[in-house]
Amino acid sequence: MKKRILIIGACGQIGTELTLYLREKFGNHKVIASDIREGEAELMQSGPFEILDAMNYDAIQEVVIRYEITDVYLMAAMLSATAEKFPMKGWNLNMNSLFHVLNLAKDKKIEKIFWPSSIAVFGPTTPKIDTPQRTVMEPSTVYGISKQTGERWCEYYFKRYGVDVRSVRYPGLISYKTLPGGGTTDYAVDIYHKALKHKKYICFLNAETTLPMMFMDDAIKATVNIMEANTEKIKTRNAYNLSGMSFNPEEITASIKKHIPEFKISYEPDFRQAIADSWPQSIDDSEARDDWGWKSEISLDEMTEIMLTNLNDKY
Ligand code: AKB
Repeated sequence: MKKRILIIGACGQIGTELTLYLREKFGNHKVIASDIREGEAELMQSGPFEILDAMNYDAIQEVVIRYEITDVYLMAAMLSATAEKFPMKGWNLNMNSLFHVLNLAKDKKIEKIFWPSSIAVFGPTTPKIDTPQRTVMEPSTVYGISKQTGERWCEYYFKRYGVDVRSVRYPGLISYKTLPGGGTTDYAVDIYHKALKHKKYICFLNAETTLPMMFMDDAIKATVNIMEANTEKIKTRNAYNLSGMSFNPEEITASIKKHIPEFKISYEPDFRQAIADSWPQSIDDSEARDDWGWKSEISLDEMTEIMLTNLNDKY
């Protein structure tokens, strides 16, 4: 098989698990991990790794040519909370890295791109419950504006240049292998660590803040499935809605208490509350289901069990 994959941003929360999954599926030497810093030992030791800055077109091109890359997964991004602190840095990273890979595909140096979008493309004027695939989109965060703009460019490059780019709108992602960084949904990972370590957690969102979330295994499955689907099945070239589960801090606390009854949560909402309030509570992903057979599998209680079991050794 000719396929050779480059993951840019391989050491982040999604990149780490995606790299390991793809190495298992296609063979270690077929999947080149890259990031601006080194990552977890398992990732570094299981296959090729390159230090690579997602903002540097020439460096990306050099790696693409040297390894004869066919597919690129662009996982480097600045997430919502950090991008509010560094708006221009967030915009530059999120947009320039996307243009670099889109242009490599336009120039036929790579064949296929995965680029993640987010529920952050939606804003305060979007219908909040069962948010449809196509609806009002007026994002109010730098991150959301960069993702919405990125979606428009993906569709443009597909229509104008035939670039095979595929994308999904990730909800908040929860995993035990690598910590997230700089997102508004990060509390839903941190809460498990703190529940095991301190039996209490101070949440930066209020008790009723319901957000769409997903366990990492489901997210990886969606990512690889959309990339491996036959081209004619991918009818949306901006990004597909994706749904896993929806919960608020009170509900995840109740799920944790089934295992750790003494666990306590308190609330000190900060600037991330306004970001969360601008996002949907639940997502309608029927187009992804119909077009390429997407289906989430892991519920809140199943996820809690997996998280606590796997993090238990750490604390
Ligand atoms: C964030 O919170 O910024 C991300 C996202 C929803 O895209 N997890």
